[in-house]
This record gives sequence, structure tokens and C-alpha cells, in this order.
Amino acid sequence: MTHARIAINGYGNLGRGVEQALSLAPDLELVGVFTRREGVMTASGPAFPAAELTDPQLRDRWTGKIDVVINCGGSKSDLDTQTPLVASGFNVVDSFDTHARIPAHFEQVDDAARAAGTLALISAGWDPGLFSLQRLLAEAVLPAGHAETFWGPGLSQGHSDAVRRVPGVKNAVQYTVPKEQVRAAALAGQTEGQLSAGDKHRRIVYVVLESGADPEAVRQAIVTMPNYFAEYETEVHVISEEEFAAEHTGMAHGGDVIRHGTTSPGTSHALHFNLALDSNPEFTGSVLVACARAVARMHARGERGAVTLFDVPPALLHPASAAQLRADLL
Ligand code: API
Repeated sequence: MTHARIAINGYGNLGRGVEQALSLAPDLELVGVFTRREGVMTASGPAFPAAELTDPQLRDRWTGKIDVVINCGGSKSDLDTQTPLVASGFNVVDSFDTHARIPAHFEQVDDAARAAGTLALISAGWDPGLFSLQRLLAEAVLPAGHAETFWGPGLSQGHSDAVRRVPGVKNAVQYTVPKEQVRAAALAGQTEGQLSAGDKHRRIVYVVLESGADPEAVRQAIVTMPNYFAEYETEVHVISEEEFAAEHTGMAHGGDVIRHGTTSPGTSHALHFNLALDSNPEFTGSVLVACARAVARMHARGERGAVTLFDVPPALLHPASAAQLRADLL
């Protein structure tokens, strides 16, 4: 079994999800939780300052003591700076999920990781992540066909985080709602794979405002935000802190990757991968933990630079040996 020492960078919902997932990994040890906030206590003791992972003056203390850092910040404004900085000192996994910006993020992280001799796995989680793998596998085996991805109904961590960064917003959640008629048509093989994400989903946002904030200005800032809301029908509801606490603490999510393809005239096949998640952060955290295991092993084999789940041999995600996996799961 691997023995790898893992650090968690960021202690919000996702960081706690990773902490929970690590408790189920027999071969991975949590070295410490790092955060930008002061005075944070975790299940395993006090958190360390996040600067100790990114500042070359401070991180010597951890050199040789951490095998992989799991970055648990948001894609809107944390990960594009944090992941290259962490990659210049440590192997790292992140869940960067702004699909349109993944190629640029990959290049930046790749440069930093190659210069430092580290390995960085970016854009892991379930989408991008497990769903990306399903899209790839389905297209590889059914090249003559078309695919659709649906998210929800459920809470998107990335969109919720993006709304919380809008000036005047105190707290926020965002629910992604698939258009059920479109989903039913896709399941029946009646769509052509040409639909945009906005054709398939609506977005519903609940915000608690800072006192004095202008609700219309906040609404405009949300609905026009590129990559997150501009491409969708978006509803914004302003609610009280009490209603927020009473109604919006659940973090369920899920979705579907559907592909239909033909192999000869009149012979068609359907592939459907579905996720139903009670907790988006605990599940995303579980994917990140399996990826951290693979990164520790791939770095030990000499791999350097940036990679995604497409580049990971699946057996390296699992704690058992290759021989055991052939016996049990093949
Ligand atoms: C998140 C995402 C989950 C993917 C679904 C998301 C959505 O929770 O941040 O619109 O709900 N990685 N794209």
C-alpha cells in the first residue's frame, strides 16, 4: 500500500469533505490543515497558516514532510493563483472547474510544476472529473453518437462560492436545475448532442445581503457573470439570514452523462452514468483523496508537470495492489 502524507489547503465545505474522506483512506495520513483564516481548529488540531504552503520563505518547514497538498479553494479567484504557487513547492491536486478556463490553468500549473519537479493533478472532482472520464470513455467506444451532460437538481459549490464573492453578498447558495423535458429527451436519445449548458439548465440563487447593499446591483452582478450565469436563465432571491439557516444547509447534488451511439445501421447503444450525492463536498472530497493517492504514486514513478484524470492509470486511484484489483474487480 501507498503511505502518503496529505495536507489540506483551505477549510471550507470542501476542505472538511476532504478531511472526512481521508478518515476512510487506510494508506493516507493527514499531516495538517492549512487556512488563510486565523484561529481555526480542525478535527485534528489547530490549522496552520496557508502561507506556509505558498511562501518560499516559510515552506521549508514542510519540505520532505508533505507528499501531496489538496487545494480546496474556489475556482472563481483562489485556484488560478494558489495551485501554481503550491506546485512550486509540493505535489498538488485541485478541483478547478471553470471549464472554459481549464486549458489556461493547465498551462500555468504545468510551467510551475515542471520548474519545481513536482506533479499537479488539476480539475478533479465529479465534473470536471468522473464525468469527464465517462464522456471520454463513451466517445472512445461509441464514436458515431452524441452525448449530453446534465447537472442537478443540486447545490453547485463553484457557483455558490462565485456568488459569495459579489460585493454586498453576505451568504449565498446556488441550485442548478436541469430542464426535465430536455433531460427526458436526452435519455430517450432524441437530442443531437448540440445543446448548450444554458439550453439544459436553469440557475436559482438565494442570497443574504450585507446591510445597506443594493439588491438590484447584486442581482445584475450575478446574472451577468461570465462562465457562471451569463449563459443561463438565472433567478435571484434575496432572503433573510434566518430563512437561509432554516432552508439552505443541505448540499446534495448529482447529474448524468448520457451517450447514444450506433455501430451499424439500426444498431444503437445507450450509456448512462448517474450520480446522486447527499453531499457534494464530501463526494468531491472523496474524488480528490483518490487522486492524491495517484499523484503520490505517479510522482514516485518520476512523472512531473500538470496532468488531469485523463492521464491517471485507474488502478493508481485505488489503495489495493494491481494484482488484488485484477482478482477482485476485473
Ligand atoms: C461544483 C461543481 C459540480 C459540477 C456541477 C456544476 C453545476 O459543485 O462546484 O453547475 O451544478 N464542480 N457545474
